[in-house]
Amino acid sequence: MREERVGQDKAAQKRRNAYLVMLLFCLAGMLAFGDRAEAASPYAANGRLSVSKGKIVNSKGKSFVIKGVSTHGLAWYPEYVNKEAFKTLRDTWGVNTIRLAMYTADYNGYCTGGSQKNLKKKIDQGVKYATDLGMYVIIDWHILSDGNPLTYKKQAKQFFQEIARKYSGYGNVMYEICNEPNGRGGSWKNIKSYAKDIIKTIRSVNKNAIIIVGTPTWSQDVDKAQADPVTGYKNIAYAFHFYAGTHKSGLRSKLEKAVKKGLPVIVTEFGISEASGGGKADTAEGNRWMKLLDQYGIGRVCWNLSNKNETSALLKSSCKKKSGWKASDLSASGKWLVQAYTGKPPASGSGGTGNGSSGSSSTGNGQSLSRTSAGKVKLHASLTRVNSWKSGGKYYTQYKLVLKNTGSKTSSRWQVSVKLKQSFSVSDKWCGSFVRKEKTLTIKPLEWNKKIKKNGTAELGFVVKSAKAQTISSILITAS
Ligand code: IDC
Repeated sequence: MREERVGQDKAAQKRRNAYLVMLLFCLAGMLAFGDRAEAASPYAANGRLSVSKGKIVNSKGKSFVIKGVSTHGLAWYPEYVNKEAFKTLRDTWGVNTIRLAMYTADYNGYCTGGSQKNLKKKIDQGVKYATDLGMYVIIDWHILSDGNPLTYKKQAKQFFQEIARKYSGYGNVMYEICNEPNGRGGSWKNIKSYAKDIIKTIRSVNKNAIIIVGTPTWSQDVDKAQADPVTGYKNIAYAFHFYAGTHKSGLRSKLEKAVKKGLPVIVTEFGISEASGGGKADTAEGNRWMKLLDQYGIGRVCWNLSNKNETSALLKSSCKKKSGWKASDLSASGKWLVQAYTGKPPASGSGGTGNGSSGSSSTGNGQSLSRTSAGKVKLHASLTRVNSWKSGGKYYTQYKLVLKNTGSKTSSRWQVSVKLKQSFSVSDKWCGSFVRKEKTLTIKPLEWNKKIKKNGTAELGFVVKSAKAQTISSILITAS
């Protein structure tokens, strides 16, 4: 008992320390950067982009080349949407555009059970950081396993109406309305019918923003779009994607033909990995692609900003930093990209703005997932990462679990199970019983918070300890 008490005090002390360190970081940051004059940001220098004669141009009508990095799925790697990360990309990787990839049907997708509220919050954060830093930002409706864009057209319309209205005054925001149509349903006929509807929706609230339309076969068939483009609207561009490990000269000539015929194209996704996202990093083929894109001034956005253990991830899987990366933090893809975008290899010194990987540091809080119980009793569970810190080489992640009875029936018993990505042990807990089995934590109430009445809530919390930075894989709730 005493030992447990001491343990809790220690954990509380660690939390206090983590807050203090964060505060110091903020103060140091203000002192260090407060009086430094910034070079003109991409947006300050170029203003609103538009499409003119098959090209992307700046507000003065001069050709503008998008050099971007795409997030991985926003629900998957939300922690890289932070201002310091974007600043590192802008200041040390030569990046002027961030693509916010929101899966619609994969991995807690927007249309398949992911928290729409939290995903939109992530987008809001991403747009805010990019805007503060004078960067362009592409909001990507990332269809993939749902190959036919019409499948979730209703949701897409609602989404784009809300988002495009919210950002109608922003000159730096672009909309990519269907990442990669594929399969039989991903035909140009279906895409075009979808695009007409979504473009109309966006244009009803937002007159000028660039809208990017995906093309068949995972956004490779720009020839189909070129032969039969969407008409009646300005500032429409088409998506073209390639992965240099798989796609070579055959696909390059397809792109070149469409561009020569005047089709405005943006490469909103590419990698030097194979199309699977893994395999070999083909730098030589990557260079050939860059040469072609440079020749025609075609914009490009590289997939993906994460440390996932896959070739296309730009960070090494051992890299835990969420910003301020130096050369040794980058994967082969990452190193190649910095060279391709800046003409120089990545600096080996620290980027200067990152939170280091040792000592206590805050590592991207705010990941959140929620679910409502199926059945007559409607209990909504929302799990949020509220704090994280590193101590003694281990990662500590603190979560808050809030239950709310959103139905009309009282819940007399409930159970939540949380699956985490990394192996863990529970280092602290409050207001519930917590049993871990492998990577799953089963959470049950105590006597006093077993019953939750209509509109009633319960709040619980816990801290897990793991060898790697932790993320939530899934959450499940049952209630009766
Ligand atoms: C990949 C991710 C990988 C994830 C997979 C399935 O890199 O971690 O498991 O999606 O969701 C695309 C897609 C993009 C793919 C990427 C690599 O737009 O979502 O990401 N890719 O396979 N088109 C071609 C390649």
